[in-house]
Amino acid sequence: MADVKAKRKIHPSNGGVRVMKRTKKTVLPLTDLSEFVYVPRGFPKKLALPLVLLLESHFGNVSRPIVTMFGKTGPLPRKCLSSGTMCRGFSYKNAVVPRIPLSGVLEETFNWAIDYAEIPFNLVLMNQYTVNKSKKLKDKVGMHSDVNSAIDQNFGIFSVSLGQGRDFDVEPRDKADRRKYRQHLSHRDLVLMKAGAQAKFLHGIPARVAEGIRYNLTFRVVR
Ligand SMILES: O=C(O)CCC(=O)C(=O)O
Repeated sequence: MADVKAKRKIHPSNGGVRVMKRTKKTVLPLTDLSEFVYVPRGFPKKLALPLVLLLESHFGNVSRPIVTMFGKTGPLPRKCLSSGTMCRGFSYKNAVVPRIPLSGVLEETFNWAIDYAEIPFNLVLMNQYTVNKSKKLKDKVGMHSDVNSAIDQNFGIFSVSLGQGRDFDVEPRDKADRRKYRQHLSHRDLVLMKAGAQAKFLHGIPARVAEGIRYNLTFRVVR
């Protein structure tokens, strides 16, 4: 339901007070959108713990990429890794995303994702969202859509969440549409963003105060 707040503001033209209406975005369940499929606890239990352990060890060896966004240069608010069957490396905002071998439980997961989503993925990007000392989790992904020219829009993007639960937000690219969709993603939850979803919607992971580390893997087809 739309939450409407009234805000008093001095109107400059007449010095009088007028009441401005500020509308908050209406938050709806992600399951309302046919372009997204949410599967709670869909990731195989037997792969989850070995995969978390593998990711934990690899992320321990990398630092946050330094990127320039909106004119500011600094560390990305999360760590990233890549893997897959594509030959060349993957870059994000001109920072090369470190690549890890597609072997062991990661290879098993990659093949499982191809079979499960029935999409011939050739790249997996992995994110680690950590907790800082004050337990204020600043790590996030701003609202964006994966419309990079390298990403083949004929295929969906499939995501696996592991570890600490976090909200996943979706909103129409059309700013006039004030709807917003939110799904809390827990350990082993899956989201498929179908082909065509990126053209219509933005998605992101807002910053949260949290106790633990979250891992996310997004499987993509790149050209
Ligand atoms: O962490 C997530 O669930 C989403 C990650 C994401 O949007 C991205 O890597 O582009």
